[in-house]
Amino acid sequence: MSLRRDANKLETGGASVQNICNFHDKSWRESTMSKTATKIVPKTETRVQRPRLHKVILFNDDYTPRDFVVEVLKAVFRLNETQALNVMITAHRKGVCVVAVFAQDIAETKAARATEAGAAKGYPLRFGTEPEE
Ligand code: TYC
Repeated sequence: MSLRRDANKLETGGASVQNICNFHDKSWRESTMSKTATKIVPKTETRVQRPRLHKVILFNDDYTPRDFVVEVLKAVFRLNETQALNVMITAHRKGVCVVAVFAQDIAETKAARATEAGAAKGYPLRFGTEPEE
């Protein structure tokens, strides 16, 4: 018996129907048509999304020396002198300033390190994180 195996895929709205086992042998086919296996295959859609970036926020306080804030910004966030001064003075004047954006784990690690650098000197310097829109 010559065997030819076909999988006819019929596209439907939410699923595809596959008829498996079509054979040349007519008598065999007719005797087994009712036994043809029909498989419902649910359609799945996989969407990969880029993880959201997180902002590191610098909060102003009344005690941490300006120079120290600038040094922490340079050391932890690799800002140059001008960038660090601008971020520090913006937080000083407005209360908060976005330092930079990173993947969540990096933002959290850097914010914690920078906050710890202040705490080690007894300053209330604080950095936080929040997801970008
Ligand atoms: N306000 C502080 C002062 O006058 C300096 C400062 C700036 C502290 C920014 C924190 O995020 C800060 N000494």
